[in-house]
Amino acid sequence: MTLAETTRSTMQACGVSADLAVSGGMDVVSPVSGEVVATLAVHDVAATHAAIDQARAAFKAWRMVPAPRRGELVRLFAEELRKSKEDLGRMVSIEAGKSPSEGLGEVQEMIDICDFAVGLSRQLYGLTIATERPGHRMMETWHPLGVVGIITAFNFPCAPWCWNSALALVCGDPVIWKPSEKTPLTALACQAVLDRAIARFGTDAPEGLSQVLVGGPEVGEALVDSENVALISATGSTRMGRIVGPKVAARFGKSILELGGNNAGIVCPSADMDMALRAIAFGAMGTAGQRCTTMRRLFVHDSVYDQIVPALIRAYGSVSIGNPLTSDALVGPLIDKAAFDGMGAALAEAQALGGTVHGGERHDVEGAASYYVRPALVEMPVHDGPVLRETFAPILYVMKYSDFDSVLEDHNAVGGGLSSSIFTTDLREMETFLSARGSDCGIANVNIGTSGAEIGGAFGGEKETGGGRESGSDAWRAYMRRATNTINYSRDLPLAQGVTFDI
Ligand code: UN1
Repeated sequence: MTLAETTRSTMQACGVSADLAVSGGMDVVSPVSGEVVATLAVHDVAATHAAIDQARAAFKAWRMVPAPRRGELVRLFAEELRKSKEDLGRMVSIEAGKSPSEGLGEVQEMIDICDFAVGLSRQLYGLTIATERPGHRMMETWHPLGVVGIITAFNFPCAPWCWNSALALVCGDPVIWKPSEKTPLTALACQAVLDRAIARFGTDAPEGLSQVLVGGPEVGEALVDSENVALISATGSTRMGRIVGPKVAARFGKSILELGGNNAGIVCPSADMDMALRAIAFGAMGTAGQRCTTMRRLFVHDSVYDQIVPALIRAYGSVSIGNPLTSDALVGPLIDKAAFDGMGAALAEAQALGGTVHGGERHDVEGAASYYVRPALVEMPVHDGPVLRETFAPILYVMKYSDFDSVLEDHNAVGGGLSSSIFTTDLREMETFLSARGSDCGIANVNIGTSGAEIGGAFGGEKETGGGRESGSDAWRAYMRRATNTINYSRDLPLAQGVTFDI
């Protein structure tokens, strides 16, 4: 079977009926082999506006459906996702090049957030607040917000959509999804699985409750610019966020931005070295370095440098690299040539600054049109140059440190503020890392890597990571609007702050 045939049968198994060979359409290339696996019809700006209109109409109906009933739709969706887990996982591997385990893991992340959202549908709590006025009551009510536009990146072709859509749907909001142009098939497959749940759910679900728009940047721009899209939740590069954030703010829309990271780990003298080694290996090489949470910088105390770094270099030299559809290799391909070129440029820059590069060379796995690389570990004498930026590839810059306070300074001296880890068994180091003068990231971990967060916590980061939070904890609040209600059940009209106004 060719990869295009595997793609077709997997899409059919998910329930997709769309034509996957539209002449003159948008080619979808698999990074696994560089082959075109489908050619899709695209949506234009007019189609985007039509989708927004339909979603607005859907909002009027969906907001009146009781939240626990909305949760029932998400419960059914989770059931359908469980049935399609293998197929969706394969689509993630075909389109994003993830290992089978990581492809399935991404679908599991969708199932997990759906389960979370079902419980949440009965817990959209507001506060009651003590009022200063007798015979009054004050409370908060949370109402559905409106249409939610979701823009996602290639590296996680489905889970971030689901973090947003599962919450948005229980919160009473229709969703419009603009997936990465590199991974539209997984999006269509997810929508088909959700459509099965909607069909089981019945007529309470209005037309256009969840829509996918396949297309280029103009589709994203139309969503971003539309006053009728109440919330834009965008995952992608900081460069993209710098465009999206101000545009949405200019029309007083809301946004959740989940942008780049430059995540670091610190290995302290007391660390469990074996555990640290394994955590760093997954954090830095997993998903071929193409997670926003990938570990990109590592600070190692000089007293343990020779214990852990040679072992890491050996792990880099021996990690299995291969086709994620036909092997169990831990490292799959880079997404495309641009990613490969970006990696090469960063390594050359690091070398020019005195870095010693281990690995980083191209591997011929499936011929000239695919880009497999050996992950690179770079011993750096300075915390500078490419170390200070996110290069979306498997490069780990390793630096020595001797002073804990100054390593904390270096740790925070980058634009990204997403994820961070410390490896230590020293209580003082651990608590300092987690304290106000410690890691400035949205995620700060102890004795685990930077990547692979669970859905239960709020996911996102500070500074150039954009400040948004998705997924668990109270991230749901971004998908609702808050009303403060004060009710007077007395026969008087006392004014707050003791003001008098007797007419
Ligand atoms: C991303 O790379 O955009 O924490 C998301 C993690 C995953 C999510 C990554 N749960 O690595």
